[in-house]
Amino acid sequence: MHEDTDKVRKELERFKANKRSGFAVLADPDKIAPADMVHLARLCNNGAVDYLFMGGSLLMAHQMDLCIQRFKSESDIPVVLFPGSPAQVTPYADALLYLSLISGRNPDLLIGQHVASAPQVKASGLEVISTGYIIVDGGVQTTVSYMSNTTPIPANKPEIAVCTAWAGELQGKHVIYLDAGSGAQRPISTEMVHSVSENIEIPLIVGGGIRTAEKVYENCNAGANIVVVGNAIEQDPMLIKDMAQAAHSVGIRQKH
Ligand code: 1GP
Repeated sequence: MHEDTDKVRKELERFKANKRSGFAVLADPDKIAPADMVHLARLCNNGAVDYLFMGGSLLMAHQMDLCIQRFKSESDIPVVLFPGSPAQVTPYADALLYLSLISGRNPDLLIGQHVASAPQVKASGLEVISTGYIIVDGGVQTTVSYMSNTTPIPANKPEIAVCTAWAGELQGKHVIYLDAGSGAQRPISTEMVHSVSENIEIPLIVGGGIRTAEKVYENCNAGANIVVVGNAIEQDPMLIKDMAQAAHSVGIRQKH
């Protein structure tokens, strides 16, 4: 049973209130083996990473639980599920991004799968973070847009992203996640990140196609409270420290 039922959410809210940013490493259980998790945990500890996000759009390898256990044997960094499907909900994690794909018009991903998986989520004892999940065009069709059968928001339409984020906030979501999709050619523009961040009171998570510490910094400076990086770190885990440092170095934001 998880004792502190809103620990991660409160921490995300503090990032927002203090105009600060954190860094999350995304591990895809289809691409990482349990044996790699101890090394990853050490790198995350060393870089003072804020969260390990776990999840993927497929899940062919059913080793999620073991991956999380191995990570936790070496690190106290909270593990937050970022599930591609309800099959990825496991009580071994600390919290669950309870995603509703609000940029799409696929009822199954707005409410259908939530109804079907509600008993499992309730029984998991996980901290549930209600998340307005917004997919933005990243210049290439990503797994998430293909698998979700939804059209991403055009990259040059920040006003649509703002209205979508507002709708999520009005519905009572705890956080907004703006995602260009894993392996996006173009990450979300800092203009869009800034517009959304400026217009919502809830924390903003940003990810998709971010490959350098500079890009992490730019996103945080534009108003992202958490930046998530997966692919680039899979290719070069040594990026973790610089990227986390870049996120943590952003203080009071300047006006754009
Ligand atoms: C994908 O936001 C995440 O959903 C991270 O994307 O793997 O491209 O870093 P990358």
